[in-house]
Amino acid sequence: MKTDKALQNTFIPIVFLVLSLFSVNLFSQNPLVMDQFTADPTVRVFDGKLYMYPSHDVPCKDGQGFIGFCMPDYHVFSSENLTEWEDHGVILSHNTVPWVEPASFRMWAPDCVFKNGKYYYYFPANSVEKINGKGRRIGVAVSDKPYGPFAPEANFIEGIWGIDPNVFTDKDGKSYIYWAEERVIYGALLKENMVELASVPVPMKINGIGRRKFIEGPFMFERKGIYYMTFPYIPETTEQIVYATSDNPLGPFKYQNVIMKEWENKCYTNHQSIVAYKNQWYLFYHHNELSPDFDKNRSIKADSLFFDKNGLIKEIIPSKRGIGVSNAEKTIQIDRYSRVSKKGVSTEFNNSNQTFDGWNVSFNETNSWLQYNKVEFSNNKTKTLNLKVKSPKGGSFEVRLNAIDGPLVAIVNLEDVDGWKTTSIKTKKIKSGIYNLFIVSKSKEPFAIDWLQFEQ
Ligand code: FUB
Repeated sequence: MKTDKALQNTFIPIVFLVLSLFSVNLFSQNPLVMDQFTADPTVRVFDGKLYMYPSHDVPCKDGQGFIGFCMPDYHVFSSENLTEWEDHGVILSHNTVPWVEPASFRMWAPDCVFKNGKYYYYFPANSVEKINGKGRRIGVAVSDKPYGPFAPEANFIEGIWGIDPNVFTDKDGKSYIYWAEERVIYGALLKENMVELASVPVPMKINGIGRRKFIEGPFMFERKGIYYMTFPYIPETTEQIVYATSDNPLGPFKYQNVIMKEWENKCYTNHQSIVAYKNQWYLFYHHNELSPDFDKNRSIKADSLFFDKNGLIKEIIPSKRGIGVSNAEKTIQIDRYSRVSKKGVSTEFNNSNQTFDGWNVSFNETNSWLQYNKVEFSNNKTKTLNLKVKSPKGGSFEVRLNAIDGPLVAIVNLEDVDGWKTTSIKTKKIKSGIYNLFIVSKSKEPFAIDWLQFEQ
């Protein structure tokens, strides 16, 4: 491996850096939202921009919610670059929709579509009116803008009982609504007004799915004449995301395969949407990564999705790194890495009582390494690497590009310092471009890194 004496720097704590990083954007790698719990993401592209319509988990207080879900309202988020998500705030709440039971905390998985110049937001909730004790209904709210304000219709959609609405408009302009009720996915045609059914709901026939304990969360999309019905489905213990295909939006469908396997740490639910943006397909889904002891406080994640030459979806292994290109001059949370060496690297929460503070990554073996993909250097002026580190016994590491022994960017020699410190070192010149970053430990003394950031 190459070394470069001129690059060797010692540890210089600098306080002012902390101040200049106060506008740190935590909304980038997985999970995508780091200041609240979000679940059930439906992501749409409107006017060349991504809009994410999730549901919103909050920790329950006594007597609230339903089997651990406490979901009072909906936010909407948007992004142009897949890494920075703007929160447009609350667009609907269980206390502001005329037909919804106030303080019922059951605003579950929503969807939003554009038609005839308006944005139609579909959401399930508990209705005030109950029939034989049943009251799960689906309503619509309408807006001129994808981020609201949304005006809810006075009543829910007649003819629908259930949860998890999804609306799909075909190339011929016909719009269909799908939802789940009692372990069955239903579908129906919508009227042109988008707020009433134009046909009687029918159960979606999915051939070849086999034994199942549960099914919900339909999300339909079309690609090259194939209609893809995607849904979470529980064969035994927790939900896996799967799909079936048809040549007709109302089926019958043929079961195809798993898109994402069930969670290893037993998060009971998962919930998906699939969207193409700037020539790449993405899967948005959720997990309980920020609330590992409780699976009803979930967080949205996303990963790239690929088709094979026959139009079949390739299985996705959930990643920490997620999607998009990270700007080298913004904080890079390397604990959301793409790959690490088999031994010598581990992550932990910065503060296990406040998991929204994120994670840090520890290195405790010489030559243990971490790979963080897709970092963009947009000018040829990078001179400095800022980082937050903890190194009680010193230690050292190298920063390289594209491979463990790729071009050297910096050698960081750490001083013995108790607690977290922000430091700054000189780097080699880095030509503008998009690189995979490698951090390679050069000491057996353990040290931890919270984030990195490059500067001119
Ligand atoms: O978020 C509440 C419910 O959990 C959703 O409606 C389901 O799809 C599942 O994710």
